[in-house]
Amino acid sequence: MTYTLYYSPSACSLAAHIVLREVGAKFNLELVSVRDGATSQAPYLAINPKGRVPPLAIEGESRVLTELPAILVFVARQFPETTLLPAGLMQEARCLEWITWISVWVHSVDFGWLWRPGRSSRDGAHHETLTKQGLDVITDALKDIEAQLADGRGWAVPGGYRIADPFVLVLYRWSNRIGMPMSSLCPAWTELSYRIAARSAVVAALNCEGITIEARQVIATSI
Ligand SMILES: N[C@@H](CCC(=O)N[C@@H](CS)C(=O)NCC(=O)O)C(=O)O
Repeated sequence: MTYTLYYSPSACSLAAHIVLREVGAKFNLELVSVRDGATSQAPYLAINPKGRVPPLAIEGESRVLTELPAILVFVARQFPETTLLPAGLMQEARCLEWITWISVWVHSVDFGWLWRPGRSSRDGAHHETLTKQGLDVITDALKDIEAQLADGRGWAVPGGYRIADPFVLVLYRWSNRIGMPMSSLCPAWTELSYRIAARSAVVAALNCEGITIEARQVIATSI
């Protein structure tokens, strides 16, 4: 089966990109730059009316698959031998716990308030408050993540590298990008991120997107 992943460099689509490489899937990449506004243009909306990345086009399916958690689970299940989605019920639930929380709360709400306050309020007078609130809740989330990872578990879900890890890496990059002092604030997470970044699939995906995990250039306004 062949897939096409629509991605924007450094966006959450990076997690899907990494997982496609990890499992050894046959896939094509289509660049749709969020920064250039390509996701809101008519040609792209005809492919994904949600106007977001990543959608995954799947051979034989008339409609693209959207929502990163669904894509990660779908790809992992297509390649069960990779155990990127763990087999045990509790471990699987822990893996889904990470990806749903990051997607629904940290990405959509926290970074949404920071980077896209206009989504939460059309009144520009509210945007400064939303941006500040976004930074506050992101800081809380980072502390929460660090507290979990500091128990010596080695990976996001104790027991092995799973689909949660690339998503945790995306969040690590974004946190660097908004100027969070990640190595001092989140040492265990920093260690995990460098371990993930050393994997050949991750090296290839980062090189392909032309990015690093340090994301040294601090841009507080958008990905
Ligand atoms: N719930 C969606 C969120 C996807 C999303 O917000 N992607 C961002 C990039 S990280 C995007 O496409 N933003 C484009 C925009 O806001 O115009 C998912 O999990 O796939």
